[in-house]
Amino acid sequence: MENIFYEEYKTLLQKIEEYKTIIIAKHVMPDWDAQGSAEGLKRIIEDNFKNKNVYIVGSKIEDKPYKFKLSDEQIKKSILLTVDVANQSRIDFDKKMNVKEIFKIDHHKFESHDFGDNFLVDPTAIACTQVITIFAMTMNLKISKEAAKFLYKGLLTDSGRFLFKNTNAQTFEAAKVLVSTGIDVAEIANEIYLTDLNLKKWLFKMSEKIVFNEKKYYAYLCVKKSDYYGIIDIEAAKSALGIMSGINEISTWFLAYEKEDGIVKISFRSRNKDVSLIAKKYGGGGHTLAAACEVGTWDNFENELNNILKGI
Ligand SMILES: [Mn+2]
Repeated sequence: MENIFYEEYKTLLQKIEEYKTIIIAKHVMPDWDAQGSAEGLKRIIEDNFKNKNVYIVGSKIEDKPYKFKLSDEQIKKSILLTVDVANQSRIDFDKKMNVKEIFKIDHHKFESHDFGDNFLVDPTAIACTQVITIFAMTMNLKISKEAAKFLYKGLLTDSGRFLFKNTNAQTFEAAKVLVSTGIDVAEIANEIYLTDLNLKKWLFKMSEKIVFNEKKYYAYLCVKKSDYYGIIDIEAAKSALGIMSGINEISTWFLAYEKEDGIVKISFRSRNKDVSLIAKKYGGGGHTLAAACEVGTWDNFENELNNILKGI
């Protein structure tokens, strides 16, 4: 099949062939695209190649981190595949610089790569799992039902259930390949999207703190540590961003939330503005319509708020 990434696909296959030990790293604080990419790719490698030792490193969405034992000697001889990571500092693996080489597989926008020896990066893909699925499909690799389940989770979440703007024909092509393995899409959606009553009640309470400016089409919400600590975990607290989406009069919105270390992180979403520009100003980044950055303390946030509002 014709594909503009055919050379990259071939190189990736060659590299997988070449190495016995393959390490897969995601971005810090993984979402389902990061984790689904790692888990899906691990299974694709194991199901299509013999005698490979594939390790996923770093933290997991479900609290416990991945367990693995790798000696420095093994790490030195291994290839690191990074999935869903744009910048070196975001790679969730402290020995990332000790590997023999790095292959970056991603879908974030980039001006230049600050790490990696080889690349398979398609910024038009809605999810990194889309990049991996189309790669596997094009190269006729077997995708098991288990691999498909993980890959589909990334596709579903990064595309906002196939509603976001960059959802394209290839997204559905990938979905078709994955669904063809027999996965249960309703069950997967329930696994990801059903909310506990405790969290739902908390979100209702938070929704009263949203600042709306319908004349300027924006909304934002500040969540302090004291708002969630002891009630829900930080991952659940981040879902407060979603309560501002889907409002006709609000086309750009953001959640400013205090992480457990006291640093304020801002997650931007928009239907029509390039919010990655404002995120970049504060050392962050991301996609055109979904980006994030950190601004320091609440005092820093207050000082920058006007500039942020002007920028969105
Ligand atoms: Mn992603």
